[in-house]
Amino acid sequence: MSSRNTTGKIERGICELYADDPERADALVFGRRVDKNRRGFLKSTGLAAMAAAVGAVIPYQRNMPGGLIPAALAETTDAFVIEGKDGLTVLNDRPINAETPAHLLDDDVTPIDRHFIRNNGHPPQSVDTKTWMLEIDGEVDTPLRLTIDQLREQFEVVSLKLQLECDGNGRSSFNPPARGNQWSVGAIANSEWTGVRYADVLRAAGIKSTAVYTAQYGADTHLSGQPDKDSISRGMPIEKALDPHNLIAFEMNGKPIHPMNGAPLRVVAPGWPGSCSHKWLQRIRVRDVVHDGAKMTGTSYRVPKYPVAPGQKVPKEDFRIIESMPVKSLITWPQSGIELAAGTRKLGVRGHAWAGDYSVSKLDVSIDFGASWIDAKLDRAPNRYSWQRWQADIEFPVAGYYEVWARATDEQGNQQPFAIAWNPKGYLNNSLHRIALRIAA
Ligand SMILES: Nc1nc2c(c(=O)[nH]1)N[C@H]1C(S)=C(S)[C@@H](COP(=O)(O)O)O[C@H]1N2
Ligand SMILES: [Mo]
Repeated sequence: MSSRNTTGKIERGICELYADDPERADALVFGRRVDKNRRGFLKSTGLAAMAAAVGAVIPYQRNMPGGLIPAALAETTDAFVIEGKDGLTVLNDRPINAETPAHLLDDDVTPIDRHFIRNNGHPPQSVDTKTWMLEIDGEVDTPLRLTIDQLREQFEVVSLKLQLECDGNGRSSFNPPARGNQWSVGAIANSEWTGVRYADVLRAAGIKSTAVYTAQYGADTHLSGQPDKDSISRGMPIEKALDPHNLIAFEMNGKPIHPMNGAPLRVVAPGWPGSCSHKWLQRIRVRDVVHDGAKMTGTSYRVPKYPVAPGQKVPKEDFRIIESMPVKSLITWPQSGIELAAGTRKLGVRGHAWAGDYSVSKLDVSIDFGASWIDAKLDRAPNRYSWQRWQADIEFPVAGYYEVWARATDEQGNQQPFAIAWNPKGYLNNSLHRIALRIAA
């Protein structure tokens, strides 16, 4: 696997090149600077290099987004190892986006090395925990400037297990496809976060009666490199901001936060789109209007106000901001594709379920493509906003190919659908999780 430079000389492996200098790699491999969203019009040398890298022609290569590592490479190479992460599938390395295969999410508390990464920009290169400042301003009586030590000293420190899911999780199953990171099911995690309550800090600053929405800002930089542009700046309605389960966190599983997950300080706003959980947090500005920062408007993290047909065009004014995430579940054991020994008739299966602002009240499992369902044992959450463990014992009548399907129902009666409720940007896919298994004859 190698890329050719303009003189036709074999230079270096594509993976190595991407790891060292993705910009240059794209320019070299594709013969030009690549548009952020579309590679388009590749030079034939670039095409040949990419085809050689994946071992076959790529009929639809013109649709491949810039900076996208072909899945074939992401799966077969260890050139994209992210320090402190283990077993994640890298979807993109500019910016870094990586998800966790379902069977590696089996723990009740997601280990740091298994927590997915979703970056919109370039993370800060180096951070100093001692001098890091958090500013609270806007519609408050007393603007505050606090170090992390001051946060620890002045506010109650709490630890909570909290689900954090990217709104785009499940996008890869959209048809027609939606642009953006092609997450399968692994942009979800449930780590234990330690920090102070977001609400306590806002209250300490004194929330004015004019307060409507929060606006969050962090230290990552825009992909364009322009210093005046935010990679992302989102927030929450003041009512959600005051929920005592939102944390301004400085520890993850009792350790410093992983650099890619927002060290040294981040928001964790569980149950709502992951994009509300601002990483590398430097400032919360309380606003008297709905925040209109980067990726708050247009079609970003927004869905049509009404159901739409797959592929339907929707006018921008008909989109609403995503709030609570929908009910969902994951089968974390066994791993999809497993082959069980001949004669196997019983198997324990398990996973997690979660439902945004709500709790999960029921989990059903099917092994006959949904014709019949059995009730799984469902645990209560250790704290509100943690995902819930489920477990079921299933029996197979004969040898052969089976699919295990899991379907969660929340306390309001909302149930995971079989099919995707399509929307233009590929958000909120909560269709039921299916795994495949074979019992040898
Ligand atoms: N500063 C900053 N915060 C951010 C993002 C980002 O790109 N920059 N991505 C958001 C999105 S879209 C998600 S889903 C979560 C992902 O958190 P994680 O990378 O720790 O898994 O972080 C959110 N916070
Ligand atoms: Mo996200």
